[in-house]
Amino acid sequence: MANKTRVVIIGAGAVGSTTAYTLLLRNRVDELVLIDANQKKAFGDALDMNHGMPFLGGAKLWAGTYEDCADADIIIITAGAAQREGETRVDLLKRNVAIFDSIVTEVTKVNSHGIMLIASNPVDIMSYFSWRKSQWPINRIIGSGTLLDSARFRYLIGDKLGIDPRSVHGHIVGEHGDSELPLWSLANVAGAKLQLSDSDKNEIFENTRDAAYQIISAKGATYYAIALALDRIVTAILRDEGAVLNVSTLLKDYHGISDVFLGVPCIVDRSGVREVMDIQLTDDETELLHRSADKLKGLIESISL
Ligand code: 6V0
Repeated sequence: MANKTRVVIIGAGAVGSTTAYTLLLRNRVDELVLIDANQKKAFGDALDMNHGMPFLGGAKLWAGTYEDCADADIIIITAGAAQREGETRVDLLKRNVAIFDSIVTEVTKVNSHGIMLIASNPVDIMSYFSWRKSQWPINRIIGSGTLLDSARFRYLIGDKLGIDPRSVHGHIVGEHGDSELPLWSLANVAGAKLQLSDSDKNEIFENTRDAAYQIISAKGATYYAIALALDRIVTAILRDEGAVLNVSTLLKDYHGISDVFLGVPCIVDRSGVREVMDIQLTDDETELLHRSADKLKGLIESISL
């Protein structure tokens, strides 16, 4: 019998628990483990989801410890500190780096073969830190990057054109955050350029970039779509798909950019990020991508990583 597939989720908050539920509903894994500093939360989530097992596909789920990471194929990290009142972004970043310092130390004590999939924000910096700290090969550290942003982009384009978002091809690249950019030069439906005015394009991109703010102001957090995006990455890995996904990876002379994690189209398979896609950018897109990289490098320097 083939080895069982195991995914460990560290951080059973809104994103972590919704991701666990999504993986269960879609019957993606044999074993699913939840770890949280708040052990009661992980325990409660595991109990709640286990009570649905008679209606599901036969996975085993439990609230575990770092020992359970030893046999994990994928370790998804969704742990994070919430911003305190008056706290600056840089101070929040420092606290999240401290959390990741202890998590990555614990994971790498027991596992040296798995793939770390990072979702905690700022995701590009957390992925960079996890790579430096773990010293794992670059392909085995994956940030969720701009996969969610690209999904939002495709949804909004499809909504405007009256086309199913699955038939819309579009990419958001760069930072998962304010400096991200749309690659309008590559956006298409069935290879045809999009029939959109400049004001439609501006509206679509602004609603893509600012989606998280809109959702957080409406209900406090975003978790359904990111859970689906994480499920998509997990599936591409476990099924060895070679799927092209806009995940965050370490760039090496990518349009002249190096030494920073950014979301770009990557080929994802059982090895993790097998390859970064070589894509054509316009001069304007290249300049914006450089600005996004410079912003992240500035943040990395500001916390002396
Ligand atoms: P949340 O609901 O506050 O959950 C965070 C969880 O982390 C809590 O249950 C904490 O107890 C736990 N935690 C804190 N410290 C540790 C630790 N040292 N070890 C283990 N667990 C710990 O937050 P939520 O789930 O809403 O968000 C989690 C992270 O995902 C945040 O950084 C978000 O900004 C980020 N998101 C990233 C997205 C993306 O596209 N990459 C999208 C949405 C949210």
